[in-house]
Amino acid sequence: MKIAIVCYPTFGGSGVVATELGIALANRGHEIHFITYKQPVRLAFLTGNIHFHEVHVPEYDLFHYQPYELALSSKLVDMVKLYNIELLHVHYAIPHAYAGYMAKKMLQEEGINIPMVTTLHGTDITLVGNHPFYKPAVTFSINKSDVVTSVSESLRKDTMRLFNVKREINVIPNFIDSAKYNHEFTDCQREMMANKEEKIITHISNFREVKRIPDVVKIFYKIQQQIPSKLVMVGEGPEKEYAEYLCDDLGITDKVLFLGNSTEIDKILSFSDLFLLPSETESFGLAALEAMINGVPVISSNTGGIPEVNTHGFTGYLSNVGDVDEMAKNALKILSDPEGHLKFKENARKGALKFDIEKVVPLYEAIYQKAFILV
Ligand code: GMT
Repeated sequence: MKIAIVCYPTFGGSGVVATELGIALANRGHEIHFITYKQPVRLAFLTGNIHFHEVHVPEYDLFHYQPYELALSSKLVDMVKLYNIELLHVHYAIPHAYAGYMAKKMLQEEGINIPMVTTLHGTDITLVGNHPFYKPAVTFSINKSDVVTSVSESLRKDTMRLFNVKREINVIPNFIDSAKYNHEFTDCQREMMANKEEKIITHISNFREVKRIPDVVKIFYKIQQQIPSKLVMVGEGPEKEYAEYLCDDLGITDKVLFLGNSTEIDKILSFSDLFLLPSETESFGLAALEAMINGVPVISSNTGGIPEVNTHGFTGYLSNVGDVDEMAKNALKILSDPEGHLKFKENARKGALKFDIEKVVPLYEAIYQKAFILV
């Protein structure tokens, strides 16, 4: 199949999922065309059946806002015609589903009928898409997609509750390529972050308010009072500066490493003893899954789709949003019992294997077949 994948090319979860899916589909013999404004960060190199087409938005003084969706829909039309692309798979409703639908209509005018699959990722529904300024356009784009998928059952329910959706929503969970996780890293790389006797606690996100970054710091504050440890914070975003001040106020600056965005998260996770994800809302929690496949137990909130990934008392522990005391207590329970910790690590990996790429990618292929029939 010749498939166009439209996504955000950044470190965000939806872009990562879209990129990994494209690579997996290419490995299974499909021809993949990534169409976005920058080469996706997880797309290290382009092979024979992976193409990247950059969307350019020319600057023009008259425009206060440059019209990206216009440029994207035009690019989609051109690339579909040039490469005989057969299907559009757009990740994140805003504005990708909207632009995809416009491209579909323009192509229809030229006698080309192409199906569009839209994958909802979370914030496009629960935070941004739900805003009254966007809601009519998001509802329209979902209803005009040939097939809609969501990354968790929780997100499916949220979409049905928040929007007047007339389409069936198919749940296809996010995934992980377990074959990539059999690596061993040397101890000296771990020692760059912490001493042998210190535990490494990790958090990875885009540092937005929804991630409850101050809770991450407060949980760690309580952990390090009991157990020698370091906090490794990976990512960039608006809450980072406040987190740095908070660490200073709490007197733990020397125990917290802010690493910024990284393309080496697997290396960092392979040294980690515990992962913190106390988010306000999370449609899935891909970062938790990436931690789990690296054998890192997860202390998280019990919001949104997280309970579909992290199993309480097995792969980690879940608590109510904001319950920093309980999260710290659970973290200490795991870290202070070496045998129990090992069991949690083993379970984390076992739990992640449920989401192996080999099980999930065929579900997308089946959805594509369904889209062809529906169009
Ligand atoms: O986590 C973010 O804020 C980024 C966002 C995105 O769209 O890139 O992530 C969402 O999609 C991920 C991939 O499907 C999910 O794992 C995240 O849970 C989801 N984030 C939220 O719902 C807040």
